[in-house]
Amino acid sequence: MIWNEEFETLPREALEALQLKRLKALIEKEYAVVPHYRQKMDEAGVKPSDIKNLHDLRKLPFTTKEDLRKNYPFGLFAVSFERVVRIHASSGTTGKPTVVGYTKRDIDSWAELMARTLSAGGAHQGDVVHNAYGYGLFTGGLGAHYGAERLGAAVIPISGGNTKRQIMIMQDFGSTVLLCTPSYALNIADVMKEMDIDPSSLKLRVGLFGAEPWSENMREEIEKKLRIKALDIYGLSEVMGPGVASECIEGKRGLHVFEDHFIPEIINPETGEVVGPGALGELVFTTITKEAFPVVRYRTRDMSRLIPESCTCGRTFYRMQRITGRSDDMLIIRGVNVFPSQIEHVLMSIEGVEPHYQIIVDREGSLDVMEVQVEISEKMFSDEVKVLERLGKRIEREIKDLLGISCKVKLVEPKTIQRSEGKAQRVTDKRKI
Ligand code: DLL
Repeated sequence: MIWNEEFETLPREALEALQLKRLKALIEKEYAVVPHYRQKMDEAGVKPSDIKNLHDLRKLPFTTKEDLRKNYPFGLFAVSFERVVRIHASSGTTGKPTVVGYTKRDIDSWAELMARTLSAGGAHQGDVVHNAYGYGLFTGGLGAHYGAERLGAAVIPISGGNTKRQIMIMQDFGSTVLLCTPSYALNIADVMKEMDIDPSSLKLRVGLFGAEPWSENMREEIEKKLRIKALDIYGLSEVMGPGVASECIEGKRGLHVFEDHFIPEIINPETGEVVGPGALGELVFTTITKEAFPVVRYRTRDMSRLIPESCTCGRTFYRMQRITGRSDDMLIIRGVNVFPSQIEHVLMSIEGVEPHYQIIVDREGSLDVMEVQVEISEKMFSDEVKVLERLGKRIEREIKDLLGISCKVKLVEPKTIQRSEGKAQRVTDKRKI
């Protein structure tokens, strides 16, 4: 079902006219009220009046995570703080998170876009939406929650964790739509098997999965194990949260980008040039309706391509292919965005630890596990075992405090971690996804 026929099926020409109108208003506002944008535009020699058509977007400088970090926490907000009604955050590249804000109208648009997402997956009033995305600073839980309510479905705000209880609630409350990360969906399927529960005895019909990379193979596995349809949904905090793009149940190939709210571009991550139609590159978004935290040409670091051909569902928005990788080193471990630099940050603050480490990520069953191998100094190495054990535990605790996920720390002898002869290869990702 198409939630908002009027906008989701706008003829291309009308859609582009709307985008241009909204883009012009955005750039005028950013230039007038956010010093960072004004400065960057001045440096690039562009004025708001230079934006005469959609192609002119390319004249504008990119926004990066580094820009967000420099303006931490609220420096890029474009409204007075009294108008902000919600704050979310996600991992930054160092110790500080990336902070985003919403006005009442932003929350309203977000609910609309998540209602569209759910509706594209065939959800409707009367459905029981089992929302196992995490509630909290993460945008997944609350973002999806408001959308399910807007749709008129009954939402269970279960959040993540305690899988056995999740399954009991699915059985007892008759959950029909599952929202969680794809790896957690597989985890639920495994626990169901352990509990000897036949998934076809449940009412689950469809799952909307995102927040981490997954593949067609994983889709097949989830569909088979849980006996549901599995769809891909995409978003990021900096642009809004979930509800930036989503697959429809009719097409099931590529995610419709909600282009009346976001303008997508694909660039070559090395040169910053916009690539030709259909080519693979880094996704860049400009938010054209957001009030509190609009972004201009935000570099997502996610690799994808745009699919302009129309879809059988009737929506006119371009689709994006499922994310095929990243143009930086960000990892997503159990749904949490992790930058190796954050781990380095922790290690470097601890005495007795050398700046040589390896991060090994693997999947045990459907759970991500992370091991950090850390080289210790000669001096530390001669210490008692008890001292070393304490050091290992301390690193584990500090990583957990910063990232919110546990890992195993293995201290290794001095000079055993291979030295790099170029770019350091600090991460080994053994997960097959
Ligand atoms: O993960 C928002 C979200 C919540 C999306 C729930 C979908 C469902 P962040 O924590 O800011 O926001 O992480 C954003 O996650 O840049 C991608 O690298 C990755 N990501 C999100 N969705 C997908 C997906 C939320 N469907 C980062 N496929 C993004 C692959 C995804 N990667």
